[in-house]
Amino acid sequence: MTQLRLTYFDAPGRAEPVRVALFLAKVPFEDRRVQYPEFMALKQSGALPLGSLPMLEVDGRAIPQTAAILRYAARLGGGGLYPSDPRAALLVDSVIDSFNDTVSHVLTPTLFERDTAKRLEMRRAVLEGPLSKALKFVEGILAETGGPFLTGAELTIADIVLGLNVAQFRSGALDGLGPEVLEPYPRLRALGDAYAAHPGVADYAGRAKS
Ligand SMILES: N[C@@H](CCC(=O)N[C@@H](CS)C(=O)NCC(=O)O)C(=O)O
Repeated sequence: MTQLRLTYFDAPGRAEPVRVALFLAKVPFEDRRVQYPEFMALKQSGALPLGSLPMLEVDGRAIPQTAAILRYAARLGGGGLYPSDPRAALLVDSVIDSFNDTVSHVLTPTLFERDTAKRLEMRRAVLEGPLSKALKFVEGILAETGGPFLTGAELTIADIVLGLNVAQFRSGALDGLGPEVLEPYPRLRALGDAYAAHPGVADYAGRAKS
């Protein structure tokens, strides 16, 4: 059996969709969580191909890049989390890149800004720029497919990414980007509800808490 080890910080971040996808696919993996000094030691040792996390080791072969890891996770365990239809797969990939790449690159610096006024200003710019564009893009797709998930009735890895984003806004954990962010997007809110109600996701959330 293929041995998988996922390395990331002890936080949801970019690794959480991968953890959820592997759990839903019923694929066993080692969930290795490192603190910052251990990350720096790994980085300096050359163990991280791009010097960044997450990293997935597949039988000891280190692989970087969240979106690729996520697609790999989705193809395991029967592949139910990634569409076989190329057009549906295009939507899934485009939405994942929109959030994992475009939005996260502008959001990440705000996580390290300690000055509250500056942080709120940075987040306002994120919301008014790339985040609103990405949210409108998703809302438009949901209007076309009818939801509740991005491509219709079946949960995919894009819905995991979106569901986790919706939950984060709803939690109020990011000041300046609370539940009000979702007000103009009823279909995305419904996707967030459907994601949280999915039996496998609810099971994952229950285990993560215990
Ligand atoms: N394109 C990469 C970006 C990975 C990335 O930026 N990871 C962050 C953590 S979320 C990191 O390792 N930052 C520390 C560093 O690059 O030194 C991916 O999607 O996996």
